[in-house]
Amino acid sequence: MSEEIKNNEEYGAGNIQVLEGLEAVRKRPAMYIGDVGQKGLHHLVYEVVDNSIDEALAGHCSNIDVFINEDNSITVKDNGRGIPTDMHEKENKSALEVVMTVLHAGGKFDKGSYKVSGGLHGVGVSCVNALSTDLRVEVHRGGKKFEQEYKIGIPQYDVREIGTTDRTGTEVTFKPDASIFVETIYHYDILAARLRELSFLNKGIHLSITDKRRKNEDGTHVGEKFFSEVGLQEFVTFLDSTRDPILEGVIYFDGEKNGVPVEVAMVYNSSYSENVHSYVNNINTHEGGTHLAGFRRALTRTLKKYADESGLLKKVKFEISGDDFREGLTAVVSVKVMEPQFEGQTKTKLGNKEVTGAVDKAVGEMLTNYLEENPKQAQVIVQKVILAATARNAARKARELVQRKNVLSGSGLPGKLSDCSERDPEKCEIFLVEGDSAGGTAKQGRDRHFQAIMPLRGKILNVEKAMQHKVFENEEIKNMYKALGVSLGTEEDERELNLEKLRYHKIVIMTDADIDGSHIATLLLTFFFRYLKPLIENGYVYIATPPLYLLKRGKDHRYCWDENNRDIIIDEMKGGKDVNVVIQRYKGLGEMNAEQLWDTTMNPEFRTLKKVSIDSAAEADRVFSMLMGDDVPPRREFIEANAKYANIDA
Ligand code: 0RA
Repeated sequence: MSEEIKNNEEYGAGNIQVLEGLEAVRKRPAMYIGDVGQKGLHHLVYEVVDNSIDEALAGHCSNIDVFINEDNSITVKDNGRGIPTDMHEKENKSALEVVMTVLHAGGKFDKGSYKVSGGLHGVGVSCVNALSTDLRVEVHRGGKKFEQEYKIGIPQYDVREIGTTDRTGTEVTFKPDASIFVETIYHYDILAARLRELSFLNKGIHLSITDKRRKNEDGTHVGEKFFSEVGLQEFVTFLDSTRDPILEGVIYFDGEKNGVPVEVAMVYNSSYSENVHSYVNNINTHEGGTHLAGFRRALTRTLKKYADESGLLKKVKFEISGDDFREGLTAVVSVKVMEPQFEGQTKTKLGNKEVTGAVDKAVGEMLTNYLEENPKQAQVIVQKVILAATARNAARKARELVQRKNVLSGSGLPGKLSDCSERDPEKCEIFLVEGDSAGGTAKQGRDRHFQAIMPLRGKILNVEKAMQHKVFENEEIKNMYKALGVSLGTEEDERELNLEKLRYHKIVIMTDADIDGSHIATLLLTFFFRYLKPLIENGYVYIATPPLYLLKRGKDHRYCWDENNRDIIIDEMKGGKDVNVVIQRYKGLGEMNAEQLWDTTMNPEFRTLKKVSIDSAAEADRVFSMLMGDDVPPRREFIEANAKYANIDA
């Protein structure tokens, strides 16, 4: 045990248990918060905010304010009842101290309350405490102000009264421990996106974020306020703000079925993609589950019944599949479940069987009412479904054609692929390289044992705007399927990608470090996101980072990746002397020779690959549709305001 622990007053059995708990968290932080990188770091904030959200859901809190302080500590302030500060009989200390130091103590006082919130790991604020060098809690309750401070979870003094107050609430300030987290800088955008999402998912709560590290031109701190009066209705409108709606208004349900609170909102747009997002207790269930199954079942059944009865399907000669009802659909399904069971690879798939029926009932009722009350809109939906089915039928024919020739399955590699000799996918890498000439250089520069090169010619298809059969007919895309060795499932679940024969576990997008290059990378990422998402979810997709500059002084050659770095290195190379350093700006991969490309961008010893991940699927959807859609102004705004891949945490 550490010094600090020994030096701190006496210890009863309760205290020993507390210390053991805190030590367990510090020893295996990833077990409690997922990881110690950027995700885990931000997770700490969600954990604290979730407690305040619970207080709000219990009906006692209307405002939650988050501050990123100048030193990258975080403050979360709410106007709830305040964590109780009275003596906890058994533990012989303040209830506040118990909440802050005992694992999973969080909600125990408030029996019978409806605790549904909670981060993915639902570990409670004591974990945040254990992983913070400093944490301070201030409680306003019963006209009095209280405080307590901790270091790595250990109280520095007993809870003390520090004055009077005319409000109630809880305020927690914590500084993540830099000896545990490999990243300690908070990203405003990540936190803001989560708070926005929380405001949509929990209507009526005022949330705000303030970044005290940055100021606007008028001297105020950078920040945003989030408030949603109508919940998911606003969420789907926000998600679809860059798509063209084909209906007026939002189809919406909010209520309880079989004792399960269900909220659903949906709209149809003129696009071809399906964007259905599901949440359980405010957690994004990426892998879906029983609630999503209920949604789909009711959607298909209700629309099919309506279409059949309306006689609109008489002329349709082929089967309409479930997917056809979801083309151009944007929807959010949010349920609250008392004891959620999470399954699946990333534990984001709801397993509770009783939820299927609840959502099915809710959606069936919602849609039946809507279709009855809005016959014109109902027509629009059915026409859209028929169009989707017709296109899918055409796509199936196209796909069968190519499948027969084995184009979309692993056998037969594309001619342009320069494969590696290794066969173990875990060791293999494939570089998707923009242009034949850069492809040639990469082929010369690579280590052919484990690195394959696939040059991509010309423009990559914008899958956001193309119908499915066009996507499967595209040469470059067919080649990518072939090279990667992934195949599609059967027609019904064609999004079920078969990864068994995946030939590479590192798929590296390598494009020029200029605007065109980043556009091509975005197009490729859009394709991966829409058609090969599991590859991203499994962490197989990367972006190469070629250098921007070569600095030369005699035989001394140095590379750098940004302007800042360039200037520092120039100074270093000059060493205070008045000598000439030649600066070469690389405009494209083509300007490097094979050896340079290997040294800087491909050699695993020296390169930096950025792993592509999906922070928030909902936000990713919106951004892809915006970046790839027709709506130019928001796209320009976005590209100007952000570096390359805003919400793709690459
Ligand atoms: C348990 C009981 C009560 C309040 C809270 C927990 C509470 C916890 C947090 C965490 C962040 N903000 C919070 N606000 C409240 C109050 C029980 C009562 O007053 O009867």
